[in-house]
Amino acid sequence: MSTTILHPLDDPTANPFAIAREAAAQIAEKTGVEHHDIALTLGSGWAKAADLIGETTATIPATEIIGFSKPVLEGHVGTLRSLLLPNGKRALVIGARTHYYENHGVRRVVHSVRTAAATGASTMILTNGAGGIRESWKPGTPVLISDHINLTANSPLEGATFIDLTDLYSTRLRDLARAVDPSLDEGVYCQFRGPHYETPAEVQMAKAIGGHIVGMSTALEAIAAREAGMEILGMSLITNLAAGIQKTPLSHTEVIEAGRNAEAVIGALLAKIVELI
Ligand code: 8IG
Repeated sequence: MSTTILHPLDDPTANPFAIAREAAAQIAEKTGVEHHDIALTLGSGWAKAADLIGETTATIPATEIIGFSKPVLEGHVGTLRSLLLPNGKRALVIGARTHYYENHGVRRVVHSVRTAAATGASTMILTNGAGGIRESWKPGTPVLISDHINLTANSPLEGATFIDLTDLYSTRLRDLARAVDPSLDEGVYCQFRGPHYETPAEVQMAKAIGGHIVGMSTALEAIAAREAGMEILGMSLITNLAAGIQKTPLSHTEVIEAGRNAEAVIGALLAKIVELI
């Protein structure tokens, strides 16, 4: 007889919100911080921002918190950090993203966002590395997400949960970001399932339906954040032009390198934005 240890979120009878509350209680205990004000998910290229936003008062391996999964990718840091901001606010930095393409189901994808909400955070900052459809966006360009097109054919919402997604990516927070850097462009983020990059034809489809950015995260997380009542800021670091827009094939190594080169600049930008929230 063998026993399989089920991931708590894979148990269909489990309540994902109860698990998120339990995770938040563990974070409060391990960080000594009862309430976080802001949460940030730092995607590829954005990790440096944490050090510039505030003083790290606690770092926890994400796997010590219920519901979090091991990161599959090198370069994706599997930690949760609690920051004390200069203005006295507390920020929770999530360096452990579960991607939809990992095939662990949407509950696991949005667990970090639900946990962030359960820690008390009312602002959710979602960042990612992504492909750009606009040719003027050179690798290393940060772009505000103005809206999204969810091409996963899935939703983190269960049952007949009808949630309004008008102004999903807060106009107020986008204005605030532009107050820091008026040159920031914005665009519509298309979430593909991945993990393969798009074909050039798929990129043309994304363009035709109104997309400007292609990626493999964020849209599902934003929906869950809205369900939880959070105000959302989404930002993409364009690390490559989307397939067929750039003439050369896409390479994960180049993507990582573009992220690394832009890290200091976008980190400082994000820190200044957070200061204003
Ligand atoms: I970094 O070109 C990064 N992530 N779907 N397409 C998709 N995701 C990405 C891309 C890209 N670049």
